[in-house]
Amino acid sequence: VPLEETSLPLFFGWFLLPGIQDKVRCTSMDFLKTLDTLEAFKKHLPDFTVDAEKEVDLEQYFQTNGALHCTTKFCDYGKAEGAKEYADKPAVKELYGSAFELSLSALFVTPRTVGARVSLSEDQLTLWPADAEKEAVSVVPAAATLPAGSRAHVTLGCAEGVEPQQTGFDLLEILALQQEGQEGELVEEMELGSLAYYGKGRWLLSLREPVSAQACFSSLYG
Ligand code: 2AM
Repeated sequence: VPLEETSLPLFFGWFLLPGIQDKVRCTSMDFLKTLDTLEAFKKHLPDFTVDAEKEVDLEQYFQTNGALHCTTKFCDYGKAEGAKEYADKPAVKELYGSAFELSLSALFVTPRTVGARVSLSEDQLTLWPADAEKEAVSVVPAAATLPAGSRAHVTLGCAEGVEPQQTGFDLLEILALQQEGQEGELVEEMELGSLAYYGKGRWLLSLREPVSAQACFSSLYG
């Protein structure tokens, strides 16, 4: 009996290949290391800690775990709504095990998560669940009006006690602000790109050169 008929995975997604995982982790660490030394960041420190006198070491603040990936569909072994339908999509079956180049276009940091925005191509969007953004509406109401693929991200770290799925919500919040016409307050031109502040501890670094990340479309049973 094929595995797919016995149970569904925890999630489907693109798994970054080992070499590029190291590169992305390093880029993220460099960014965090620079961010927490910036005067602008220190000015907004109360967003991150109740004790504004204390410094925050962002590299310690966020915990990382597991292989870097971009979740397409969280299936929860079949318990999640639409899991079976997703697994049965022709594109999912056809492209399972195939290699892709993901474009990481921005890094973002909030008091809860740090992540990379993934800008999906037309081909990659065939693997994106139609309701991924709508599922986030209870947390980010404007998510329903954002284009498909807006939620696509790689979680790079979560603060203590924060659920990983928060990273996608944090990204959607920033994109919703942009859609409303808020540009964010341009804070600094960094080597990696331009850094903007969106209030409430939300920072977005738009990468000058998107990072092209090789990834395999697959699933995790966990
Ligand atoms: P992430 O994609 O933001 O990192 C296993 O828990 C993976 O599935 C994690 O990568 C996690 O978040 C994602 N995940 C967990 N619960 C989820 C949910 N309810 N909706 C979407 N993705 C979820």
